[in-house]
Amino acid sequence: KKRSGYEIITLTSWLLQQEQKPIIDAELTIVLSSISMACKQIASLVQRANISNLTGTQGAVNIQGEDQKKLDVISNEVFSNCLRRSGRTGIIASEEEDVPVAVEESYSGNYIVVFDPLDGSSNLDAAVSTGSIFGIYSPNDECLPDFGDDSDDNTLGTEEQRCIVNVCQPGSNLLAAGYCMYSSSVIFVLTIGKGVFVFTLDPLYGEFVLTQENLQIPKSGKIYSFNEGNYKLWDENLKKYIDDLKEPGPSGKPYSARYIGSLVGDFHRTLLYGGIYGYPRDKKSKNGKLRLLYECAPMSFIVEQAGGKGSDGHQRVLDIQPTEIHQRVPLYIGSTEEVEKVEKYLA
Ligand code: P6P
Repeated sequence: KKRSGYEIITLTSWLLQQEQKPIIDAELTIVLSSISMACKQIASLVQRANISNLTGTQGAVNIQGEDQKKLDVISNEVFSNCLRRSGRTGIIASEEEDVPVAVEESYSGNYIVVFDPLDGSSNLDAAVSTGSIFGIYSPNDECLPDFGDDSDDNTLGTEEQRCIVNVCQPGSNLLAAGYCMYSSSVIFVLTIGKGVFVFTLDPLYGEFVLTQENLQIPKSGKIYSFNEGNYKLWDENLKKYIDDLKEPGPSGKPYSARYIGSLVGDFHRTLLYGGIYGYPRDKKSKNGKLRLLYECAPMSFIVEQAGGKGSDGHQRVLDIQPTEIHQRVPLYIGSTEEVEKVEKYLA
């Protein structure tokens, strides 16, 4: 049956198609739909931040020791509430929450959702790109600590312990991952393990519309995205790598530097144009700055699905077993050739 040239595929209809194949089950379809609804609400809040006086700080500091923006707190509540109301989420772990939270309202599916509700929020007041990042796992009860036969021994059986064990899974277990970028347009990028799909929000009727399917990152690219303000704090072999990118070479043209200071914006450009984004460890941050669970792992799942690589400089990010919720890892992510090149310098 020929598709009419005017058939518009919305995220909602795309998710239903994946459920009918079936690639995902009804519960995961509902979780993803509720995440897209949260992102639409956050997009609206972000785009009107100055008008509704929602810029600036909340006057609190989160577990990361970062000043919370008003919109950090609100975006976290929007994300958490949409996931609760989905009834299919069992545990949520957020950059803005100290510990994972068990969701009482879950009644089936019980998916684990990790997310950074508003990454790059320090850019908000200047209306520079920000984004929400998420990853979805199955419940992981089989690796709960053995409670032994002393049933009233509550040292191991605490709800918090159960949640932490459920959330601390390697990125290779991810069922789905994605982000929503709040920029000149609102772009929702998603993988459910069968390629990367890009949806653009049509503000005229508030739906994400499929604009790119099976996105593939270029195998190499002439853009590097690092905060070179930290250059003096980097390892010597990393400095050598960066210096070599600046050599004009036979083409006479060195690499271009592009750095927004917002992971979602820098990553999305890398995904489309190719090249490499890096947040290395340095003398002041021994494990870099970005968090494994809800920043590096979801982005690495996406980039691998697009034919690229995500590394901590020595190993595949998706192979790293998290030991704590907010643990940080160095990140080098983007075109395969570029990531393999930096891994050689760092070996
Ligand atoms: P720096 C934003 O705070 C963030 O977590 C990422 O979105 C961004 O890539 C990075 O930190 C920017 O950090 O140290 O370069 O300002």
